[in-house]
Amino acid sequence: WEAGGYLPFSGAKIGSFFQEQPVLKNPFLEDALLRGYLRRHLPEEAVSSDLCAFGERVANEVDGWGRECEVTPPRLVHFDPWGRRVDHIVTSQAWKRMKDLSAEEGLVAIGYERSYREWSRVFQMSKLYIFSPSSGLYTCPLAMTDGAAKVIQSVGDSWPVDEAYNRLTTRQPKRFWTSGQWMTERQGGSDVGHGTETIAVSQTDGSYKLHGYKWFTSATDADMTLTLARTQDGTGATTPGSRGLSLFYAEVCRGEDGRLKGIEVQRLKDKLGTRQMPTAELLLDGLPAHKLSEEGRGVASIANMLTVTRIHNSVSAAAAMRRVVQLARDYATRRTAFGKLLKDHPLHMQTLARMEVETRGAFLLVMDVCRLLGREEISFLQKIWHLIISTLKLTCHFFGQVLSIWEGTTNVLSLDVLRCVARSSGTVLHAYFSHTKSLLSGASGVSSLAPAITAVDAALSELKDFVQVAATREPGYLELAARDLAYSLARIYTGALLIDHACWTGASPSDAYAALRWCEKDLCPVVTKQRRGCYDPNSPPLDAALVYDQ
Ligand code: UCC
Ligand code: FAD
Repeated sequence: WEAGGYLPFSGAKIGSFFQEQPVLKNPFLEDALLRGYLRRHLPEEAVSSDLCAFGERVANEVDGWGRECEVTPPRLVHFDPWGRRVDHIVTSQAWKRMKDLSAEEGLVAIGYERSYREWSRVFQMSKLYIFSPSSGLYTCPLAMTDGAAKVIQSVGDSWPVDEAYNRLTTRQPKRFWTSGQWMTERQGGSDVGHGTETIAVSQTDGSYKLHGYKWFTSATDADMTLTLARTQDGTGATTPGSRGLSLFYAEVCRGEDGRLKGIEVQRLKDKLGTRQMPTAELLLDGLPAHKLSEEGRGVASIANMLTVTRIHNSVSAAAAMRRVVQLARDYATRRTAFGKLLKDHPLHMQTLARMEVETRGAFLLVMDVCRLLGREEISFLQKIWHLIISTLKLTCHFFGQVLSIWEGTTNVLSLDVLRCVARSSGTVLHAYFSHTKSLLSGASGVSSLAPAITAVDAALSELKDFVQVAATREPGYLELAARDLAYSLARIYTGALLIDHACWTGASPSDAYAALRWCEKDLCPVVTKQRRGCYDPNSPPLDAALVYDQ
């Protein structure tokens, strides 16, 4: 009992200290690198004022909707009160608002309006980058919507997909459609060629009906989807493997009886993450569909969708990194420990600076790929396109969340990188080496960057040597090295991008510092591991013995 009867922790009193929370400020104005990058490459007043206004809206309005999406996850209503099967996926108001906002702000449309020519994709992705961490994962349906528009554009936007294309790329909320991407079935998501059991039964009018079971379908409140299935021949037989798969377009709509046409929503996935978004298991029971690809060209035809969604994935990962740093640096000005603010503890600043370097590297890599996507005529860069997309997505995942699983797992993308190199008989690597080297050329006279340039140069030479040696080794050697190879390609390329950005006339001292810090790390882990014998023939049995040690 204290003198005067004051008891700080009695009854309703819970103490007098309340920590100030970190404040989300306009994410565009808070991002020096994003603004610098745009000043350099897309210095249009209309772009920066649009992004600034959108950033304000994200901080003050949209972020709250994102939280509402998280606390009001979707639910599935199978039956109406009178026992009729309806399969309604009920989503929150905030989730619906995200759809209208996405149309109004042109989050897909900008990429197709092409008002800023080859830089249109950079503008679009900058907007998504600002939006993503506050979007309640609405960036997922947008990624698939963008991917579907790209596929339709590539196969020709004539009937029956012309209307769909217009709706996917419109700015009118009432007309805007989102798309699903139904590729995964029970037997596996990576090996689509062997995992797909869905069959397509041809109809007399040239259309099809699909019968199968789709095991993962995200943002299932979509208006349409692209999906894979096997067509039957006259005897009802299908071709196994990838070569039996074709690409189909289907609308998700209801019949007069109120039921989904040809679809039963079996259940919503009970997930650890991504709970804001409906992800369902679907029974396709005669879903009306149209074939979009040539017979057996399903995987190759949906590859455009994979490319676009993998880029969106990477934008979201880099955006999450940026948001974490923004909030952490704000918090460091509000939280006191051991008698001073966190920002005054050098070790804490070092930790945040390291996160900043990682974030900057991820941002430049992502934006470079968006720049390439935006180029109508990619010319020689075409050769490194496929390679860079896969390395990008596998590098830019965020703290091991779903971003590293869906749209291709890290190992699957590593193998994709190998296949891409093998298919091109090495020309893709040649293009990679010369393009990376050209990024360094503008920096040759900048002495402050010399250690970084030397490090990237040395890593490039080591990588070249590795590739030559690996080509002569037994089969399986490269497979074991695939993951480290992909990381090496990405780290070296990112180092070159950071150096290139640090040499721009408007660059800041922090840009140079970030480049130096990035290049201090092991840029070529594949060579480091090779020297340690990690890919030798004795490794797989030793790895297996270690994993199954009892
Ligand atoms: O997960 C999903 C949605 C999640 C929600 C959306 C999130 C979006 C981000 C949001 C941000 C928050 S949908 C499911 C995604 N599933 C996958 O990604 C599957 C992963 N598996 C693979 O990628 C495999 O490597 C397969 C399926 C592509 C392997 O199949 P195949 O048949 O063995 O493939 P091949 O033989 O390597 O390639 C067949 C053809 C070739 O063309 P041709 O015949 O002309 O030589 C390849 O060049 O497809 C072409 N191809 C590609 N083209 C294959 N992969 C690619 C590629 N990446 N780019 C270009
Ligand atoms: P598997 O393919 O069984 O792989 C299992 C493990 O083995 C992985 O670690 C993988 O890296 C590894 N592996 C596989 N093959 C190899 C190999 N050759 N060498 C080395 N390692 C290998 N799919 C859709 O089609 N549409 C969607 O909308 C969708 N939404 C999703 C939402 C969520 C939340 C999640 C988690 C998944 C979603 N998916 C969707 C499925 C997703 O695309 C798959 O989970 C993914 O492709 C991996 O497939 P899998 O889970 O069957 O794993």
